[in-house]
Amino acid sequence: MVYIIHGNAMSTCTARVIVSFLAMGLQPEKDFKLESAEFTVLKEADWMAHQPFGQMPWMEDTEAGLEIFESRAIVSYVGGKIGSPLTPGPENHKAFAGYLQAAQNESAQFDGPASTLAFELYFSKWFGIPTNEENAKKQKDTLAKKLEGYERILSKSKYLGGENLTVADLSHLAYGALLSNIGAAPTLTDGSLPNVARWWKDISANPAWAKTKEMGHPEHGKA
Ligand SMILES: N[C@@H](CCC(=O)N[C@@H](CS)C(=O)NCC(=O)O)C(=O)O
Repeated sequence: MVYIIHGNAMSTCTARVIVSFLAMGLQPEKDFKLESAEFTVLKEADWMAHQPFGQMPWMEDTEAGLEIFESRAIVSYVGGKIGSPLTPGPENHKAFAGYLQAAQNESAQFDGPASTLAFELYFSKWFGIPTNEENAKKQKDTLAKKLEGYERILSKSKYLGGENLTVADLSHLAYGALLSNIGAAPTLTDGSLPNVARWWKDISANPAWAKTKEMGHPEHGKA
């Protein structure tokens, strides 16, 4: 086993790594495995020795004797190591530029409102924390505006980084699916942003996403 992901199948950030590994052609239980950790250990010193912010996931590359945390960094690192076309490298300048831009779109434009909204409307209930309705509305409006920006990008190219799929597209799946399931991101599917709907349908149908759910990532929010 080369790659050991320390995380939890319930976690969206762990799912981001798993869906990308599967899409890059890595085989579960052959190339990588999920070493499941409880959320309760995240603030313990032993865990924070590997993930200093007390979050999941982190990963070991047993072949290289290397540890790395941050889901997107894990995916870029492994994609670069195996030469995956889903993580274009600097030798292919044009594709690399598109990938970097798309990755920044996901982490700097989408993830903030999406993850906060998911917390306010969904995960907060797991912890018995009341939804802050004002913040939920603000984040929902922000996300809707961001998706209008996505429509402008996707009206010019098939995927966020150009004509080819990259892991930056797949990185939207975990939070996007949750929000779609609870009706908090209607423009992903309602056709009012036609290119966003086309893109969302395409990436949601990626077999790696179905396999990620088979491997235990739940359909968060699905009634
Ligand atoms: N930027 C980090 C975010 C990690 C993160 O927020 N992980 C969540 C699970 S999806 C977590 O550990 N939450 C528990 C906490 O923050 O206490 C990454 O992508 O790896």
